[in-house]
Amino acid sequence: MNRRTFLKVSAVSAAGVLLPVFGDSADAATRSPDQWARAGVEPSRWVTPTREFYVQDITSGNPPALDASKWRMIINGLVQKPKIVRLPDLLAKASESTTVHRTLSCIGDPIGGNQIGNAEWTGIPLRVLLKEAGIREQATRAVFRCADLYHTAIPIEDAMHPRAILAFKMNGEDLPREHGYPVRLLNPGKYGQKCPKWINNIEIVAKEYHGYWETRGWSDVAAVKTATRVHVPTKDATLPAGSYRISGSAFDGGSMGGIQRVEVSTDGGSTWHAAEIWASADPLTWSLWQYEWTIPQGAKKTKVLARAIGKDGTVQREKYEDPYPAGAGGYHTVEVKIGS
Ligand SMILES: Nc1nc2c(c(=O)[nH]1)N[C@H]1C(S)=C(S)[C@@H](COP(=O)(O)O)O[C@H]1N2
Ligand SMILES: [Mo]
Repeated sequence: MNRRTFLKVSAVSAAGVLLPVFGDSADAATRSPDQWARAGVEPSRWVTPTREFYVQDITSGNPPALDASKWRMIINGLVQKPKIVRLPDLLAKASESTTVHRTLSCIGDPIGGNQIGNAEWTGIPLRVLLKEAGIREQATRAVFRCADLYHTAIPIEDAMHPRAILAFKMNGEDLPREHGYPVRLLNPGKYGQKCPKWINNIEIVAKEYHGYWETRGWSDVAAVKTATRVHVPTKDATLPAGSYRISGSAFDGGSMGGIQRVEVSTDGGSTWHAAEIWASADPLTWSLWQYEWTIPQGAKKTKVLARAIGKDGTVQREKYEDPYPAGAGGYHTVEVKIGS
């Protein structure tokens, strides 16, 4: 990253406003995050189009088709006033409604995998409903039960987190069927496993609760690990000598602190170079980056790697970890050949 780009990025984050980091593009300052796009990189858009957004669930491609006029969500258990919530009740809370960008990723994704996406979501903070219901003092967890019989639980503090949102819109449209119509949870800092779709029931309980994936050994905490994906080049690509643009994404959801910078190595990890972050808005969203590499003459093959450094200076962990049980760890390493 050259000094100029660096200053731009830091000015943006210091001011705390959502401005695009767009190189020298003239209309940079006038675009909103959902329009951030760049040619010649992958991902090429900061907001993943809904039709390209990954889908992951236990229904084997047959997600529930819920009728919103019949849909009910019951909030019960350790509450003062159990509630039955209907979709119009949620939509009527216009003053509480919020539109946010949020990146989702799957705990089962291998390093460099593609089960990750970033979307604009509209909904209301879950805490609004939980406060109306009145959480009793003994409560420790919120259990979610869904129309496809998926179930999972989260700590009550997470359920009351101001950024835990019951979403009913995705990228400006009603939540698509496969993404949880009519209502799903967005749980900050946690993998998709803790973002239940097609919610029918939220039960407040006082004991540990292991859900569908947790009883199969997956992490109950499910905090997102910092991961940096090299989208271009892909494995075993043959690259021409000369100038080449490496690009990808980095996401540090679990600490909720966000990415400070991304570094790329083109020599198997011996030396590291700062990438340019061209789109980044919030710690709960991914950062998209690129790096211009001048491929030396005579090189035959090498390994391209990328890693992220968090806002608090923490360097992404290098140690390889399998996705099971708590999410993949380590650096995404892409072996490439160099043509003549
Ligand atoms: N009801 C329900 N919710 C669910 C799941 C599921 O199988 N059923 N899968 C979870 C998992 S493992 C992930 S990664 C995310 C994926 O969300 P998406 O399909 O909208 O990308 O949904 C989560 N919510
Ligand atoms: Mo997942």
